[in-house]
Amino acid sequence: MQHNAINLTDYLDIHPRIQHALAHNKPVVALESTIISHGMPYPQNVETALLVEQAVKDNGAEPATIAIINGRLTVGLDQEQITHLGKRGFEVIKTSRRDMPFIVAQQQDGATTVASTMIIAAMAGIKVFATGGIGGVHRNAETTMDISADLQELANTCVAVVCAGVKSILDIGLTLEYLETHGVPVIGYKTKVMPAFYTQTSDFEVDYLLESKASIAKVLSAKWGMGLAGGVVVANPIPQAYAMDPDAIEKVISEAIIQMQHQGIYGKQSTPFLLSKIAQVTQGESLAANIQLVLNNARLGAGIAVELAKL
Ligand code: PSU
Ligand code: MN
Repeated sequence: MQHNAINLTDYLDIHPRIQHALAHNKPVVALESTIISHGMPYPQNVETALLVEQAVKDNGAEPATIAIINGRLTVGLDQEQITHLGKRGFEVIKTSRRDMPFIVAQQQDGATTVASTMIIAAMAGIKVFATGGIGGVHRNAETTMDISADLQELANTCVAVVCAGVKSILDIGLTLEYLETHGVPVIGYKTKVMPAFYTQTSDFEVDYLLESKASIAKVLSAKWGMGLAGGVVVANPIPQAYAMDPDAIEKVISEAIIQMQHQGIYGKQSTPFLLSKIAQVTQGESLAANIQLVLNNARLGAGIAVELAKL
């Protein structure tokens, strides 16, 4: 085989609805699939994925849920494919950058993380991606070295990721330091404080506060227009009505981390383990919050994509 030319069509399938939108410079928002298989339980995962797509549409953009299906990098899943990933849950392989060649070579299904969703979105030419939370530098990373591949992808790949900040299963301060080192802008949408997923605030500030979708689109356009490669984090706080009590969630998280250590869970299992423990212990309160913040991010992502398409 020859290695001198990359032919993406050998690997990539873009739904005609999305191809059409991209060809006509219409707004498109990428959506990930690990959040479906590993981030939430069935059936709420499937319900949420479909509601998120609808929220993107209602706000003027085309949703593109991304996964690897039968070894094909697939941009724009249909309802059946979303349901399949949601039902199989943890049996689907959580697929980040390092896993992609195996899933493709072996013609398997893979649920894409923030990192691999960014990669595939960029291949397709999609600039805006909405999700719940990104991976980051884990607490105790100074000994475990557990730093999500999402951060390295943000350093390199030209996609804006709209999220509800960094979950406090992570070390928020170290995550922000890592992003700074790699030149990744962190924008607070209508906030100067870095949101912490389940809560609107944390002890840390974002780099830049922007008040409008149009101003965010202008920053993206300037960054990529100058040839500054890499992603952007748009941190969008959870709506106050759904925000959780910071002390209560902190207690749940620190206990879940101790259990994780006792059970010897590490690597790619860590984040899904912590998310499901938190959902269990809070008896669904965290799941309800999670669903609402993803919808909120989908609406903002669509709005940014609409503004970007005008530039
Ligand atoms: N945070 C969430 N929900 C999620 C994830 C993170 O609140 O579903 C998923 C995303 O797909 C993210 C991945 O990219 O976990 C990060 O995993 P890791 O920490 O193993 O890199
Ligand atoms: Mn990790």
